[in-house]
Amino acid sequence: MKEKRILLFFSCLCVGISLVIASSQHTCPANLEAKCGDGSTDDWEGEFFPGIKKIKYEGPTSKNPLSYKWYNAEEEILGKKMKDWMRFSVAFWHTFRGTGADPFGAPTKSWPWEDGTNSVAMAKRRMRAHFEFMDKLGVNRWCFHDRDIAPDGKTLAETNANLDEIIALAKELQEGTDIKPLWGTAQLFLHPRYMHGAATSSEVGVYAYAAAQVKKAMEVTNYLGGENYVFWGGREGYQTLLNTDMQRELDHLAKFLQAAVDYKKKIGFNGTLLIEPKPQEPTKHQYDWDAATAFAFFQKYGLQEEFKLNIECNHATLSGHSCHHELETARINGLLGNIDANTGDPQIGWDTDQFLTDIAEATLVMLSVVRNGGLAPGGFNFDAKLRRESTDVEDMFIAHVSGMDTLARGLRNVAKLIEDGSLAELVRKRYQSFDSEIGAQIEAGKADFETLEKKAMEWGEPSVASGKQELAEMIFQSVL
Ligand code: XLS
Ligand code: NI
Ligand code: NI
Repeated sequence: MKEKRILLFFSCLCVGISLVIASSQHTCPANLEAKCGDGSTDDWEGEFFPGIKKIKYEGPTSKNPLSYKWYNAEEEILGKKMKDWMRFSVAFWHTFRGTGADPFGAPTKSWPWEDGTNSVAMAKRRMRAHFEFMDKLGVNRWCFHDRDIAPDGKTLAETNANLDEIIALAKELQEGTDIKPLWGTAQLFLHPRYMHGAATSSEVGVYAYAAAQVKKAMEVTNYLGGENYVFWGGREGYQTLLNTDMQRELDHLAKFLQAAVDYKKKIGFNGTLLIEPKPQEPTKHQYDWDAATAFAFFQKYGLQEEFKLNIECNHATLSGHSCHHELETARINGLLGNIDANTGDPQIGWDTDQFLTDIAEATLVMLSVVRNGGLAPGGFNFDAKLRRESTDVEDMFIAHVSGMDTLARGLRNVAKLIEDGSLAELVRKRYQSFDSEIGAQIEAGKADFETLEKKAMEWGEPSVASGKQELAEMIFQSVL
């Protein structure tokens, strides 16, 4: 007995030691600054995720965290395959560049393949890991910023050359697969040159630099077969109006976006251009505050035919709306182009970018998507990060599986809601007074105030029916 225990003690120690040895070779944090490897090689032996097999649909009774319980890619729901409703995408920046750092704490993630450098070789190795990840997850779209996939060089030309090298590899890895970018974008917020903004910077040199960066990012997105291109104006806003010429900055932004439209046409890029509204963070006020603000901006500057919106759920709540509100605002104006699928925390007031796991919220999101007839050529981009405390490689998979399953469950709930029909009937009844002759006249813009006054006199005090809010909520709850 004693002997056995000693043996066990030693074998544990050995496993412990070998784990320490194995991990000590690759324990550099996944951040941009650290330099604990030499970054000279993109070599990697074997798989990046050796312990993980392709994730399969096992149905709602499965207890396997690495399986889909609700997302069954090939299954048809409401006349479309689930994969075609969803068009899921992995966000390179969160999944492969997320470090777990927060304003108070150092990075927590030490992915085995990271060597702690921001070299081109490291970028290549990381890109390979990303493609294996997508393959095992069963997701065939991805989103990227130019600077997450390739490091800055000393000059713009050198930076572009770095990017070209990584894009060539991504192209090669895409070959023979159906993987392509859902969208690409330029990172116009990290570098100090963008501290006053990019297209709304007070410095003309920065405006030009940003234009050059977007030009290149559009070219590479097009080259990889990207279906959309996103503008998120992280620093397009202000910190104080006292030093800001808002009119001039907005005019500059419009000219910048128009130039992007012109360039898109010039290079034959057929992807949709998307604006991603957000009210603030990092600026105190971002110009694309919410969907309605962005729509007004498009109309003022004649851009409404050229742009759609990428609605992010956490941005919606930061602007004081629900995600459903933002989606509906975009949808009814013909602007719903893509969704950055994430959610905030009800107790935290910033962009926590968590994976969406609330079934009720997912059902409302999917209601808008179904009403929109889908999102194509847009989709769902998981602009969501692992929590700081989730540090196992398998957590990367679990987080995506959980987010995908939640939305899939939302879609199934919407199908139930539609099949049941009572919510639509409740809404129809609520407005049925407008199905009258005078209602039709109003809706056709043919009822003037004199006509309406005559009706009001004739009818006397109008009868007002119940709004049936609790009943609507009860019906909604019944499908969750
Ligand atoms: C940040 C944004 C960003 C965009 C892409 O809050 O969501 O991640 O989606 O630049
Ligand atoms: Ni986003
Ligand atoms: Ni965001």
